[in-house]
Amino acid sequence: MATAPSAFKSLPDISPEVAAWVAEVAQLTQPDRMQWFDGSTAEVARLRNELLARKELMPLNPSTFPDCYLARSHPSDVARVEHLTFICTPEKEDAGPNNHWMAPAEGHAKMDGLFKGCMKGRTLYVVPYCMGPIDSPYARCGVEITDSAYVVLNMAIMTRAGRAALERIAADNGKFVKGLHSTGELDPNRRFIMHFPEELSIKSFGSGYGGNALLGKKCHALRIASFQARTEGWLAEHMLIVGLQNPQGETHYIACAFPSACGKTNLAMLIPPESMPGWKVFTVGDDICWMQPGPDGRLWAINPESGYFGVAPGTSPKTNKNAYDTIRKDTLFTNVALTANNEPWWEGMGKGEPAIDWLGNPYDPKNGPAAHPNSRFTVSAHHNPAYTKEAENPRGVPISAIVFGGRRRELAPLIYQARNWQHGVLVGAGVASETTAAATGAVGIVRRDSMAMKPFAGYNFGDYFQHWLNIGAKLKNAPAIFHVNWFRQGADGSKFLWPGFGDNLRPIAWALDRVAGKAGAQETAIGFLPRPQDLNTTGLDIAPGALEEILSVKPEQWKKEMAEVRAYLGEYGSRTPRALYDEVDGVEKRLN
Ligand code: OXD
Ligand code: MN
Repeated sequence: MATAPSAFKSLPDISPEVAAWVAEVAQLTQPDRMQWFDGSTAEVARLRNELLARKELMPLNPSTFPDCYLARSHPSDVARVEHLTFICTPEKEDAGPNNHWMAPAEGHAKMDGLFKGCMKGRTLYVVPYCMGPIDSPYARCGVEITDSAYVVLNMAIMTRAGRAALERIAADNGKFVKGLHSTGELDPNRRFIMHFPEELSIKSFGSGYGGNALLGKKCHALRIASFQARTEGWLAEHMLIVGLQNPQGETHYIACAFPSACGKTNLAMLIPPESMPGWKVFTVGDDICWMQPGPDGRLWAINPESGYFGVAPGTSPKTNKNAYDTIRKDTLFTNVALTANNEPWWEGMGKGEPAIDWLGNPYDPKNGPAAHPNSRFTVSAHHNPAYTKEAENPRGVPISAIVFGGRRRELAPLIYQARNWQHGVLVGAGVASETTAAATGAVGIVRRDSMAMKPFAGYNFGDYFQHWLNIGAKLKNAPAIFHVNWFRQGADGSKFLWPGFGDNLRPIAWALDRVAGKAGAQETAIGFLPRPQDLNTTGLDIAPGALEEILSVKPEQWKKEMAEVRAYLGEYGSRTPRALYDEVDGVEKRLN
């Protein structure tokens, strides 16, 4: 029997599986009202007006920042909470030492206790969403149930949310990731983010902050998706995707994994330096990348998101002009400061002065930064001047190179190339970085962050490394793998040796030339490094000797590093693939 076109169906009638789950959640949470989000601009405007009326959103200066709004979170709810984030698999070993673990029954009992009756007096919003272009075979869908209209507005920017996603769920035979969220009382003692990967479900309580509450992002597109990707033979990674067109008109796409707040958004939106004419840069994604081996033996990537949830501090016309221009209209700001003119302001903006701090108090430098260091902007990818329609390509884009990186004062050179895929997996596994404000906890401590996935891999890292090796074995044309470090400092630790930002195109251009077999290199114990003459340095402003310094390998430092990497791999016990120890042995042999 033919079914009626779903455009004529009301939202709750499109997928019986979604409707049944919504009814079950409503029974548990006891909301006063229910609202299904259809994705229309009228619905977005209605939700925004509700928040404005409740003073939970403030309009910004309409002539300089049209359709821009400010939200302030609870002062104790400003970042991801890794210590309260759990992976609930039946076996603890399957979550691995890289995750906090709880048995699924215990996790559900704990969360259901918190959710019981928590929406009394509130509205339950149902947000069907699709991660990836709606018509892409690589996209996956979810439904977030939340009692936060702010979350709905963010999800509407960050994902393809609404009717079309629900229709795709129905077409996918009712398969979707179930994400249940409530801000609860925003009490840090009653705050948990739990993942049940085998059930494709997430329960998040007690936080309204992006990474904890926009469940399509870190929870679904990384933790649940990485688990799903392992069973289905693909990769869900914490990577930006950027297209680079060289002066000959050839475009190559690269995927880059850097830990949080290490400049992924800046690289994704890079503006070539004037001294590199003819280069063009296109942003496909700035945070998450799903990659599948294609029939041609290459890796093909989509960005599952449709917007940016970027760190505001440090964004200026000098550091990231594209981001700065992107967020001049139609943008939701969270926890930034305000100027006397009611414009958003943050440290590193390079102009203007704060009048009101992120808490809403008159600015006083004695109270610390005016904008919270993890204050954010949420904005549609379509507003980015470097946006490319390839971000909507259902087939994705082919990846020529994978680039890992971290924030390291010393040790890691500006760029080096792994010897092959297997060595590249070791390079990724060994990624380490100084911590930043994106997560609660001490800032500036070096920690291992394999593939920049430490907070996001939904299963044991030992198995995850093996999965990477398995994917490589399937690829006839595997991307080359590199490692970069923009953050090397001089001996006195006072300043960065590499200018960064637009000049990062220089080592990336070398990487693309390596892929094309056109660039020279020196072979070292850790891989292939450019010699100073292999990089395009026309117009580069750098201190004498700095380039040689950041293109050098210090054997004593690297011996210590490899010993640490070996010990780190040991943390995953018998799950760590033997092949990675072989690679450590190889580097150590070459260092001696
Ligand atoms: C992010 C993060 O918000 O990685 O993207 O913390
Ligand atoms: Mn991120």
